[in-house]
Amino acid sequence: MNEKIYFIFIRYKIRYSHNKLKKYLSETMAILGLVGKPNVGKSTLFNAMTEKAVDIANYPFTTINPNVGISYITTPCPCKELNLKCNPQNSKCIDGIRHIPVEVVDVAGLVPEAHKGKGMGNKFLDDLRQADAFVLVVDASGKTDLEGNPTENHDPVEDVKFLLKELDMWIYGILSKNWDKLARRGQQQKNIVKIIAEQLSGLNISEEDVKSAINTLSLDENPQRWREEDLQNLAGTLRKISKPMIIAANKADHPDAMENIKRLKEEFKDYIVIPTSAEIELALRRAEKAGLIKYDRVKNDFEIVSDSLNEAQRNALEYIREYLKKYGSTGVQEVLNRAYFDLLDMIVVYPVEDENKYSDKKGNVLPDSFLVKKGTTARDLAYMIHTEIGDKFIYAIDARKKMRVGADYQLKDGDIIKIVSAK
Ligand SMILES: Nc1nc2c(ncn2[C@@H]2O[C@H](COP(=O)(O)OP(=O)(O)O)[C@@H](O)[C@H]2O)c(=O)[nH]1
Ligand SMILES: [Mg+2]
Repeated sequence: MNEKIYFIFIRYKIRYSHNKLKKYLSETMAILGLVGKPNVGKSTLFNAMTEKAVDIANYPFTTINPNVGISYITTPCPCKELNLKCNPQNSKCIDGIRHIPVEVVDVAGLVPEAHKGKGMGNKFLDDLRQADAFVLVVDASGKTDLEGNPTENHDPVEDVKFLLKELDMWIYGILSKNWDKLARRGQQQKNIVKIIAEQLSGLNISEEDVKSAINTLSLDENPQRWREEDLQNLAGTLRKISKPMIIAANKADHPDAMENIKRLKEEFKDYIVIPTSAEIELALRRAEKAGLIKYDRVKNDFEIVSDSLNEAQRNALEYIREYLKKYGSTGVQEVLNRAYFDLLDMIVVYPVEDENKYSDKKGNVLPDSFLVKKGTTARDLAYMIHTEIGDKFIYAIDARKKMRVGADYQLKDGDIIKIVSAK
């Protein structure tokens, strides 16, 4: 099978093979892409994010394309507050923290001029298309140059600027191809929004995104009057709208990182900048897996639970503890959580069938957690569970308050909802 078709096939399988999650996954799963130049720690971050501390048995994931993996975002599980013992089916509850699976892609390393086909140009484009949000990974230690080679005192602020520019150029390149023809057609048919969205559909940019970008820039009604500069601005605006980003200032454990992180935060005030140490997170997860430590993800600390550690391992763990004290956490979980909750504006809701026991039909308490866009209504949720339940929706019940809510009720983070539909 040709690689691309195989890839699409596998993704199809992940998304559609599991009966219960079928509808939900196909509609709501947003994919996070890790981007950056070579050697900043993308693969380490990807490994840290996707290293399984626990197996989530019901999740229909088998290793596919090696650069696509499953990670988990975390949120307090309502089981604690309600004093219940939960039996999650599509997620996992560890010490009162719900772990909800999300998809992560380790995007091919991006080098300057990649938009002209240098390096892994096409592979990059392929990955770029899939992602709904990005983690822009930079080396905060300043030890890699723009091409990813070892150096001293490189400014990671430059890396962010270059990455943003490179992404803009990608979009511009596609947008400006055959522009005269597109503009003429757009003017004749009075539907430039649709034409641009079609041209950019490979990048997963919607008509709504295009409309919003054109409005933001107050572009001339007649696209044939747009200048090159307008097209460039349009590309940049579309990137901002359709590809939200968070900055991971990685290698924060390096002694030179502190200064650079400060400057990144000052320079990119509109962005969320999170210091990360992918290497430390990976080390902690592996030590936990090997039974050497218990990793406390609430306190962001760990306890050594094995006697068989050698001197070097003990020293390494003490070094890690110092780091955790200084930075509070490795930042890896925070990147995931903020990407979904803040950048993509998502919330977690818990559909149940028995609003008194908070369970499904089989008695599983708080069985499913759905990650949905803020603004999702009770009826939308019904459709995510099953088309028929959506079609026959009558009302929903807020299980905590034992109160009826209507079809247009906008779900709130942590809501436990029973859908009542006609038989
Ligand atoms: N000190 C430190 N080194 C890291 C960190 N993350 C990655 N590295 C190192 O940086 C190098 C490149 O990492 P890799 O994940 O392959 O980078 P990629 O090319 O962006 O995928 C490797 O030697 C990693 O061990 C980190 O958080 N701290
Ligand atoms: Mg890599």
